[in-house]
Amino acid sequence: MSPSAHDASAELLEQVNQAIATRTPLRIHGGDSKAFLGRAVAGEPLDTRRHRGIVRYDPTELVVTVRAGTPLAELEQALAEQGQMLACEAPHLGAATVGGMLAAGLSGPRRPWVGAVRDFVLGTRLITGYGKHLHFGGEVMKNVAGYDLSRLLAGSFGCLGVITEVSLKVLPRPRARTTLRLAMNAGWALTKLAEWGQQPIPLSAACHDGEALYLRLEGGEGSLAAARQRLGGEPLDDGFWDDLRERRLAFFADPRPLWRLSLPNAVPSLALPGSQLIDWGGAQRWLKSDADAEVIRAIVGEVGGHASCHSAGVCDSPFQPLPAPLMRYHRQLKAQLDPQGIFNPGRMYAEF
Ligand SMILES: Cc1cc2nc3c(=O)[nH]c(=O)nc-3n(C[C@H](O)[C@@H](O)[C@H](O)COP(=O)(O)OP(=O)(O)OC[C@H]3O[C@@H](n4cnc5c(N)ncnc54)[C@H](O)[C@@H]3O)c2cc1C
Repeated sequence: MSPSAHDASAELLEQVNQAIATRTPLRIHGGDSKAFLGRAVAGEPLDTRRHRGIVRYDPTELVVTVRAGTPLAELEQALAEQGQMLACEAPHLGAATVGGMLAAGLSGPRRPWVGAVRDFVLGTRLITGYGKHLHFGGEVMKNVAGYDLSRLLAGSFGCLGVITEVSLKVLPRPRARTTLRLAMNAGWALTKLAEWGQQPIPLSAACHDGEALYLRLEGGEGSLAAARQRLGGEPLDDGFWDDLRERRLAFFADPRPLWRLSLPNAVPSLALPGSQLIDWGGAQRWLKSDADAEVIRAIVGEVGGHASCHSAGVCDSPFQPLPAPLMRYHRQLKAQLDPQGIFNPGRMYAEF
């Protein structure tokens, strides 16, 4: 256990109980690295970072249990020392915490091949709006009791309670890795990716920046050599994927607002105002555009996708507005876990 490990759950529980008693909204934050995402919250800050440290880690079981305020970098370092990793490759965007990683539910370039943050969550502990500190799910991969509530917290943006602890499934790091750059236009890249998706190519990331297709291959030396020979292209430093995940590529420096488009597989290039970068083999596209939210959402909606704005203060509903029946479910769930609406009110939608 790291020397800075500290269990602050009693203090966090007390802060929540006081907020319930006085009906004071709380603004939950870890590293605040995703503060740009969602609507602004007016509330008393609840800082999770004093509640930190790895609680249990048994590399042979491929499971780690960690307090929510632990820096994501600290967890990744501990896993790397054992040759393991968080396969969802969540972005840091600064000083991300493990709780914020789960609450934001953002996943990195490997997502289409291995799964999202939510797919690696085995269990959680949560302080609810009733002032209870509850445990959901477990620490073994076969455990299913309460599993769904833990998964539901992925992308909940702190609106359902304070996540205090997370148990995550981890994976061995790949034996070998290589990155290739293939010059081609976006339309051709999407066609090739759809074709390769049906074949045993050891892809673990695929992105197109407007000029070239970038591929990451991971696995054994033999299968990588065979795939390299077949795909061609020039080798590139693997750091490209960290720069993509952390939004450090030149594309992200464009001063126009950043939009994240989530699309069904195999949607061809979209005619949208602004410039685009394709990730997740086509399922996630980044858009830099001054266009109105309604214009972007209308075009993306036609192909069955949705759009969220990743720049602060650009529109009143940075997350895709929900159809009425879904909004009703969200409100009912919120009412079940946070009846007084003290956790991050309005962060996701104005209605709760
Ligand atoms: C290029 C790129 C692409 C990305 N794409 C994606 C993507 O497609 N999909 C995706 O899911 N992510 C994506 N991300 C980002 C990310 O995954 C979040 O990583 C992160 O982990 C938040 O950590 P934090 O503690 O700094 O968050 P903070 O900003 O502190 O918190 C984020 C939210 O979680 C709440 N919160 C924090 N801690 C708790 C807690 N203990 N209990 C309850 N609520 C809490 C906060 O109130 C806030 O609403 C992307 C990042 C980059 C750079």
